[in-house]
Amino acid sequence: MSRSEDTIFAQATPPGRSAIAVIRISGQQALAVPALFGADCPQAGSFSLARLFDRHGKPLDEALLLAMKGPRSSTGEDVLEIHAHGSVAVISSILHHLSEAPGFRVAEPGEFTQRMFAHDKIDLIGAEALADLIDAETDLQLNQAWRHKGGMLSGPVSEWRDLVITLGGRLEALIDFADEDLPPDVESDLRERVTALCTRIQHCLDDDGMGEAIREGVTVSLIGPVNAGKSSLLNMVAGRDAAIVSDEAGTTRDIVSIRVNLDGVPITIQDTAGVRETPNVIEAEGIRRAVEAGRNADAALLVVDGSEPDWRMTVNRLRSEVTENHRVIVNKIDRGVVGDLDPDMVGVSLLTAGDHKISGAILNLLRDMVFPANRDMSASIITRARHRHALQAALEALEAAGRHDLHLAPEMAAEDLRQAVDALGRIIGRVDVEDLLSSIFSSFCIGK
Ligand SMILES: Nc1nc2c(ncn2[C@@H]2O[C@H](COP(=O)(O)OP(=O)(O)OP(=O)(O)O)[C@@H](O)[C@H]2O)c(=O)[nH]1
Ligand SMILES: [Mg+2]
Repeated sequence: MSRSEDTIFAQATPPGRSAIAVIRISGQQALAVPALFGADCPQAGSFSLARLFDRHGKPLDEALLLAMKGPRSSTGEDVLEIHAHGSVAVISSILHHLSEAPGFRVAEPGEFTQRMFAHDKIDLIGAEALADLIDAETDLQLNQAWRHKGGMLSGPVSEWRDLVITLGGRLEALIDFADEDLPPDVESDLRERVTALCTRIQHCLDDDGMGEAIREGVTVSLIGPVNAGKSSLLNMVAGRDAAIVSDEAGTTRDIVSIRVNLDGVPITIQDTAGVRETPNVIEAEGIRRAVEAGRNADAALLVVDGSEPDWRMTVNRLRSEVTENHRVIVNKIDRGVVGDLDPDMVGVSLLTAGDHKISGAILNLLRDMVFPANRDMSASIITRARHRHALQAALEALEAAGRHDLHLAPEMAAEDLRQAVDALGRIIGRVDVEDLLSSIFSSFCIGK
């Protein structure tokens, strides 16, 4: 029996003790499951309360059973849900019993969703949106996941793909008439439509990566010399003692991270080891990691002690080592600053100023660095690098198609359009050429 014919099961709720736990079962034998526990199966589309018994006939639980008959079910197959009491003993007994039944096996990660996709219940973007919905930590992530599920990207991409299929079909049909002249309006119409589509796709690509930032979150590193106050800053923003603060230089060794919700975007702030020359192997490794973090982060805050005479030299040295998207925080201004600050530097005293005021100023600074000015946070339709690469590939193929002379090389343009269809299809998980073929054939004259 092939793996896709197995009946799969898994606990849908988190492991451990809980009021209720849900076990989902999907596949050919799903509706035979109640019988395995000495219970009747409810009618498709309804719930029933059932007593479950173990294989020795001893009572196991009183549970709600929900039956769904495929294809009108969540996965498109027969589905049974057992809403049992969330007792570790009950759940492990049910799972064990199922695992011993022939033709049943534990579902692999994402396999229920994979079956939804296989049975056309969702497209690839729908599957991704479902994962985003479950992973959402902030309102903005949740909104984005729902907009995705509602077709925010798959809607336009399907529409564009259909359009390119139609255009490609017309062009391919005309290849057969190569010996005759291509009517001029066909050429200009094709060109105009391709150019208009390129503009729309380019507009979506020019989104400053906001959709990805909302989905994945953003990483900000605190980088600076020892004792500058990096850990003090982290604790202030976290509102708790997340990292150890001391007047001993070289206190922080490993990277300490906190998560904050900045206007709906999850931000990971990393405190790092203070940068200095050191003979200590462990500290040196910490510094290497700090610099690497500062280079790879989406943004960095360079924290220095303004009362140190060489703070500006330190800033200049560190600037070249971290991401270009960085700002300078000059700390310890209560001790007096050596020299003047540049207009874009922020002077603070983490020790003496009110926590609330500084946290607010730091978060404002991060807002500036992370969110491009006037960017509508819900305008981006791209949420993954995968979408971006495929849209970029589609755009390049369409631009290439537009560059061909349709009189001299219609085949080349048609091939580029095919590539664009493929790239757009990759986004929504449709890569077949059937659509292209049917469009081509439907545009043939009867009898040809
Ligand atoms: N006077 C003064 N002292 C401060 C200020 N901010 C932090 N400190 C003190 O400076 C010392 C070092 O602070 P940390 O936050 O541990 O510095 P760090 O940059 O994390 O240091 P390392 O982990 O060693 O790299 C501590 O004793 C803090 O209390 C400030 O604004 N003014
Ligand atoms: Mg520290």
